[in-house]
Amino acid sequence: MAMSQAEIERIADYLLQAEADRREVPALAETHAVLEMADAYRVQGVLIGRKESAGDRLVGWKLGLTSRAKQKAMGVFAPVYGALLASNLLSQPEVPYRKLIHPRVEPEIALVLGEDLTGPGITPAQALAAVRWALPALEVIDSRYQSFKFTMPDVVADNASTALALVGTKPVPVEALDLPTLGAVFLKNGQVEATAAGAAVLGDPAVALALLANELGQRGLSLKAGQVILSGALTAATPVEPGDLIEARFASLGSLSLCILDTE
Ligand code: OOG
Ligand code: MG
Repeated sequence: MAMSQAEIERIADYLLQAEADRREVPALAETHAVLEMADAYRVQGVLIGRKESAGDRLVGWKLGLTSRAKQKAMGVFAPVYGALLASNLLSQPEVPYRKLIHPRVEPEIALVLGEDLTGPGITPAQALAAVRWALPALEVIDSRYQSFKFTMPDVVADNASTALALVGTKPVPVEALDLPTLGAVFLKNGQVEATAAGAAVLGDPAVALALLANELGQRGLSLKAGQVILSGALTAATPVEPGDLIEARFASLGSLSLCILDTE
């Protein structure tokens, strides 16, 4: 049975409050209820709607748990998605650590759409044809749940742990790339944490994009030209602390680095 709107809104408030207080909270199964997936996306929708009413703006979407490395690390074995708002995008390569709860950073391939994309029925080839640019990205995730422990509906309600993201500034036309074989080296303080290629993401980031368009289509939503899509981490995320320097070096896309600062 679908959850009442009042309960959906209570859960959205619980998660927004945790974010505002910079406090990790018990997962929903312990405090509220075991959510069905449709209800988890309703919570996410309310939470994003609250932020938009407060002046924030949708700039794109993100996929999560699209690589085996991430699925194994988090114990959730299916992809999810969340909304990206203007407030999630870093304008400088610096993470204000004291705004966050227990951030982790992960390397991703970002895609910028040149055309709208509306599911259902979108194939990976159609999805790729709608993409104009690819960019390197470092996503800073920050689950609002204790110890980053969650079920699939929990993480969906929490907008897929979205906090901040740094997206590169030199877009590369996607036609010039072969996304599955695009290599990435992920470093923390100069040490290699992990290496991967685009195929880590469901075999091809275009598969992730098609999945997103089709899932949104089921909710009557479309992807729009100009939106930025984070296709999902290629490797497991690494926990960060003030003073850390995180870097991702991508074949063809260039490099990005991010300093973790002890600031708000
Ligand atoms: C969920 C978010 C996953 C990704 O790229 O896999 C994600 C989490 O791991 O907390 O953003
Ligand atoms: Mg991610």
